[in-house]
Amino acid sequence: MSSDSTIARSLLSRRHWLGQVSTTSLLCLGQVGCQRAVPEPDGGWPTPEEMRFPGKVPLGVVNSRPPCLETPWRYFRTDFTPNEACYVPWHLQMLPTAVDLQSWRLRIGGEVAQTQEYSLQDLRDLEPVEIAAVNQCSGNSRKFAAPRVPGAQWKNGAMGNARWTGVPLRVLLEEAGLKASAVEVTFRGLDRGGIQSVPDFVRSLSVDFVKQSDAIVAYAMNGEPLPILNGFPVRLVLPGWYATWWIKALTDINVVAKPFTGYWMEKAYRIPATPNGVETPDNLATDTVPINRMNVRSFFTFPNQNANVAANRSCELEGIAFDGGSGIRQVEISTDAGKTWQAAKLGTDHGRYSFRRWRYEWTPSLGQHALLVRATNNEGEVQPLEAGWNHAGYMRNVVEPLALTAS
Ligand SMILES: Nc1nc2c(c(=O)[nH]1)N[C@H]1C(S)=C(S)[C@@H](COP(=O)(O)O)O[C@H]1N2
Ligand SMILES: [Mo]
Repeated sequence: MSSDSTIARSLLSRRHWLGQVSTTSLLCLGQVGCQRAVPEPDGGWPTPEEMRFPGKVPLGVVNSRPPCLETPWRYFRTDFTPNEACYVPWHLQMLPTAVDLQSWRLRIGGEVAQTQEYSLQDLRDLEPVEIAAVNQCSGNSRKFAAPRVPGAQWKNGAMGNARWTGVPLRVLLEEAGLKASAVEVTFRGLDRGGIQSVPDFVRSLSVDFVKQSDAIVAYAMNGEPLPILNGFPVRLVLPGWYATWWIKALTDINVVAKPFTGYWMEKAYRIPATPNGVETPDNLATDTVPINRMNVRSFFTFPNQNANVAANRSCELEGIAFDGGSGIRQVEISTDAGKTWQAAKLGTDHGRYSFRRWRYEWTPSLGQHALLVRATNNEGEVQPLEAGWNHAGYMRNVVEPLALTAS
């Protein structure tokens, strides 16, 4: 199978890709709930230019070549992030803009008894599983790292929650039959660097891990085909783990007899082997491991940062929390800079890998308020009050503040 025919050159020829450019304006929606003026919600940071890409609502442009597009904050008020608003990063310049399903196949080869090739229909004919899981970039919130670090300068919008439907990876590997020599499984998509020296985006997992993981090869996202920018026709979904593992436009699963040592495993996406992946700029860790499970996080999603709310009237705060798959035990709010904490009410449980919504009734007094939200997962892991740092801005999970004025 030749996948190269499906890759358009010069992907971001603007005429081909960019339908509509919208300049973000300050929307005044009047009073919504307890919140009065509603500037474009963006965590209190300047709103980036938003652009419309194929299959997408206008998204915040973090990089344009290749596209790194951020979900605007207003889309986090629902349990599941709409597909057309889900953030998008790509590493390589040449990414699929169309896939011919007649010739497209998912190939499983290497250290297997029988190489397998699946069409999309073949995959759909297998017993499906569905799982709600957060898709979060390792570098979500990197822009807030201090000192600043290189990499796409994401604010908090490099995350989303979806129901993923597909086939357990385990089942596909069983069909192929792992040889005794099998040590790792590598994953590669249709995207290419365009020049020889740029290594393909290949990631690997150990056979032992894959055998007991909830990984799926997903062909549907929130009940619909994946948007092309989110990995049509199929992608790997590794619930609870950072999305760098969630290879998009997956075509090659190759089982290997030796640990894989490609650039994207050996050089990139490694974290210090310290608690929460923390190191200091003047003492960088020498002992590193591949980034893996997500740590626990929570956010305010309403009211917006710096909103003006009605004093002495009940105001319902809203937000989300998630972790790497143990599930959220509790979410707490502090209105006194962390001296005391009160439990928020947790919303519908869509499973331990999903966003968990929370609400909190609060009656503000007249004046300025600085609120905090922190989550604890079922393993007792709690968000830190001070931000940790590492060289690549991975795994930020500091307690998030919300500034409000009540008048
Ligand atoms: N083939 C391919 N898959 C990929 C990537 C890529 O560059 N190429 N980027 C990864 C990274 S770093 C992230 S954060 C997720 C993002 O998935 P999304 O675009 O659906 O949000 O895709 C992952 N899968
Ligand atoms: Mo990422």
